[in-house]
Amino acid sequence: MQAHTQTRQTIIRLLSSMASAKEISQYLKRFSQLDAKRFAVVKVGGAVLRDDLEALTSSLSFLQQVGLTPIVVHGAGPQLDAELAAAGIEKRTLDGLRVTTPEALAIVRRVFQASNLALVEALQQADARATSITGGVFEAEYLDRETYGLVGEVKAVNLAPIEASLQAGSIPVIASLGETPSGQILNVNADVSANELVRMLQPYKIIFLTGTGGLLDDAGRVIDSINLSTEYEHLMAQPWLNGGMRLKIEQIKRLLDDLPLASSVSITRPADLAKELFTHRGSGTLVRR
Ligand code: X2W
Repeated sequence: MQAHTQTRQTIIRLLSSMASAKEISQYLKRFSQLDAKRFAVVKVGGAVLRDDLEALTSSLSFLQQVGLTPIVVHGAGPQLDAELAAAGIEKRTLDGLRVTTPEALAIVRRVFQASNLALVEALQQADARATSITGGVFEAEYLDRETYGLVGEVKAVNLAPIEASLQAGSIPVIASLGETPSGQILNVNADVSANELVRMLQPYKIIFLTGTGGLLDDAGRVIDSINLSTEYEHLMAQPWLNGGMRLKIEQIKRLLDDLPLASSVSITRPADLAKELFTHRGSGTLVRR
């Protein structure tokens, strides 16, 4: 009952923010003609799971109700910060990546499992079908064991669990854990794993859901669009750009360099996901090459 109310509210919010039913149906038609695995990869930051779960689940279940199943990859950064601090493990990051000791890895695995399950259960409660995938997707190697510890770089992506989930009409919800060929689990930054999945699938839509709802300028306003070919150097030289965002933009640039010219990446908030997908105007920050 509550789930239906939520979905109805999402639809109302969605419709009221849109130009016309014609516009929505054009997008719906275009998306429904795509191969299911080419529709959308949605990266969900840990902060969104913590602070905006209701909007996230209603937006994702709305997509499923209109016959579109996104592929979800999630992080758990703030949850890891909290649990590691509670265990007395000091936080150390280098270039936006968490230096991960064996002691920390045990917590990383547990927190990723718990965050994954929380999202899957919230989706199921909102009447959406969702499949928990916490392993078997990202084949990884040590990025640089001496420097970062048990941190992985993705070497290959195994699509089988994702395809099985999509075939069942269920949203694959994938945790950002990697595994070496010899079975060692590694901590992988969730932007990195989402990007590797995108390289492999080349989906029509690439969406990063963040708490901020986009890339913010120095006054804290969401930047509408970024054209990397003309603005990249200027943007990266800005002192107000924080480490996480800097890493994200560098990675988006590298990603877009590997994708067809017309590809773009959207950074938005969960409540605006449908607006981003189904309106010309979109929402949040659109990053183009
Ligand atoms: C990340 C994985 C979680 C993550 C970490 O330990 O924080 C590395 O840095 P967000 O919420 O998407 O930032 N891994 C190696 O990326 O979560």
